[in-house]
Amino acid sequence: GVNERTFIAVKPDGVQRKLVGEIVRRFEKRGFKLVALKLVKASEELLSEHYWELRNKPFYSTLISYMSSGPVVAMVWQGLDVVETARKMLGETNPADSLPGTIRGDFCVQVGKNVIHGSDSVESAQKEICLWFRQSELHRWESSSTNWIY
Ligand code: YYY
Ligand code: MG
Repeated sequence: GVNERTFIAVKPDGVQRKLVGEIVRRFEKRGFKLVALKLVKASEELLSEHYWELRNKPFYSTLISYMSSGPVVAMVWQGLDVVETARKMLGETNPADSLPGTIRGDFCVQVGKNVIHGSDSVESAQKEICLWFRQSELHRWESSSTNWIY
């Protein structure tokens, strides 16, 4: 439904490379509503929960040090089927497989520096939003363009 939410994060390389504005712009222009946004230096504890399912992968420790190497921009976006649509906007996990027009397909080349995170299901979105944000940081507001989008 239109109240679906997803967790999106511009990773440390995306912040360093000044991609925050471009990425926010794409979600705004698509028609999604911004519900939360903050710049965070993620702790290894937070990241180990966030990437719990990948804990036994060979790239895990590299992933955690990369993700904690600088601030990330954590966001929550809301709208119709936003989880699936955001994944399409991101492109594939490996930028080499990502089509031009996607965020990864336009702005990066290597899987270990793929500039952005997006939840992979409604269930993981709910978990990730709870992990990264307090309830009071999630804003309820009426967007004046809603009736032109839906
Ligand atoms: O959800 P997504 O970020 O597209 O991929 P995941 O399979 O959840 O992996 C998380 C993260 O790990 C990925 O964005 C880059 C990194 N990674 C890697 O460095 N090398 C791989 N072979 C696979 C994933
Ligand atoms: Mg994932």
